[in-house]
Amino acid sequence: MDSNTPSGHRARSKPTIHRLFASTLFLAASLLTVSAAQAAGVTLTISGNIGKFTNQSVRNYVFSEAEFNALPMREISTATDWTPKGTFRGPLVRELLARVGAQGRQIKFYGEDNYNVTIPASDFSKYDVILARTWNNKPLQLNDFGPFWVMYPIQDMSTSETSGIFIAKLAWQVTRIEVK
Ligand SMILES: Nc1nc2c(c(=O)[nH]1)N[C@H]1C(S)=C(S)[C@@H](COP(=O)(O)O)O[C@H]1N2
Ligand SMILES: [Mo]
Repeated sequence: MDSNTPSGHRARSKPTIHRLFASTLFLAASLLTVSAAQAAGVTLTISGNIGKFTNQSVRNYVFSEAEFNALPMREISTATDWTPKGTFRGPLVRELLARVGAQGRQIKFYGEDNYNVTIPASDFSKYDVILARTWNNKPLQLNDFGPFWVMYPIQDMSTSETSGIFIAKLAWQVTRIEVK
């Protein structure tokens, strides 16, 4: 049987009806998986010393993408050490904390990359800090500082306020907050 092409490559067998059926099924399954993931959307989980819960059993509050996007939004237009001048949009952190009935004095932000930083709650009354979800109207992607990035109004702050360990507070890839 002539299984080699003149160039020496193996001749490609023709797809059988079974293979077409299998690949169609595979494609359909992948599309379903993708749309299920998109439907689930991006969530933000707040736990710890809070007074309102979406999951009573585990005592946390999970913001769905829809609920998060319905919060009153603020904008911060600033450059950062990592991004040129642009506009971040998201709810005020103090608003988020109020929605879940947060009581604690320390707020711990967890990044998906295992980073975490603890910020005194007083910062959020002193400064209009937002939990940014978009940059120049585009959702922050997980591989690009998203889904949530703690952003201070850097452009309104003095150099002494934004020097030293300050930038460690700008946690990116945040998906979880713990109130302590
Ligand atoms: N998710 C996440 N956010 C983060 C970090 C990080 O590693 N992961 N590093 C923090 C620290 S300690 C600083 S100083 C700044 C800058 O980090 P870089 O020096 O690694 O760019 O981002 C802050 N936000
Ligand atoms: Mo740092």
